Amino acid sequence: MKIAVVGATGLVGGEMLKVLAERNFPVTELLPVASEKSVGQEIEFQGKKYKVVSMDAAIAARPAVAIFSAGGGVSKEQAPRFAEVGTVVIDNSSAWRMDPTKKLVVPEINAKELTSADKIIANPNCSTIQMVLALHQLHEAFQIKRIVVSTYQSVTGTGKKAVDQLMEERAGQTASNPAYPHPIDLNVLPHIDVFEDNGYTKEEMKMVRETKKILGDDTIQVTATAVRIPVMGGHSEAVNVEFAQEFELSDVYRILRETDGVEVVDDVAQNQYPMPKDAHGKDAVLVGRLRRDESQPRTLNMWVVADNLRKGAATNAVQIAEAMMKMGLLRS
Ligand code: 2RA
Repeated sequence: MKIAVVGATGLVGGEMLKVLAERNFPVTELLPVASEKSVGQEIEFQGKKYKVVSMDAAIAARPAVAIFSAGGGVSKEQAPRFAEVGTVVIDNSSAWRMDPTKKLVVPEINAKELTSADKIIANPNCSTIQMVLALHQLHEAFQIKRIVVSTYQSVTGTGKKAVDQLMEERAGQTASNPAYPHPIDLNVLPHIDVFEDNGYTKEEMKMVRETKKILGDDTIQVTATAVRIPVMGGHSEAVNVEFAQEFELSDVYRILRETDGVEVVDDVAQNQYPMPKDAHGKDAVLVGRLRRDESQPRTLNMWVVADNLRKGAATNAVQIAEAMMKMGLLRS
């Protein structure tokens, strides 16, 4: 299968290539696409070297799939051009996520809704993916009324520039090209993406809007505080969930253990709970610190951690491609 990776030289693009190779996605020809200045640069994939090609060259090659991770502007402009030549686009930016004509997919939850009419499919935001994956089966069992979530997000979610800022500051230098308006090392920023008119950040509102769309339920109330911390391995989330129905904690454990893609790490007697350093490089969403909220009935507290570049981005995108391949929705 011919596959284009748009944004191949970025942090997520690199992870996409790694995940495609690890999962043995049947790639017959790889078309790495990046900005004009990178055209001609070489990329290694499964032991072979591939030259970075221009957007136009990739579209002319009519790949079966194009996985995009090059920002919203590029996606808005270029994804329809790929779709026009029959290529299925899986887009990691926020450009199409809330478009009512586009599906927002976490394969374990809603890949079954994909059809041959879907040519541009949106990959959700990293912090949303890990939360909904941990919650969707609990929603089915007990009906979520309200979610209060606070995130602790890795600098890798911002990209290479932010990783460089953290590393330079950690080495005692002033960042040469900072990604954030403040130092990130030895600091915490309650600020991810831009502020909207309601005082929330775009990242926080993504969690509100995308959760309802993926779970297909507008009645779920969500409020979020998204925070950047000086960490690399993954995003962590403190999630407080109020259900409409009463639950037993033992059923919550059972349901989570049976949820595809979720791993329960919860043995406080042994100091075992999810941490970004353990999620790093893994596809599983780690869930732990499960306990009743004693201040309110039918309410659960949980701690959810995942590698934001993998299940939060690359792995989820590749899983969408795999699901579509299985459903016969990709041309070979
Ligand atoms: C972040 N959610 O971590 C973003 C990346 N998509 O900044």
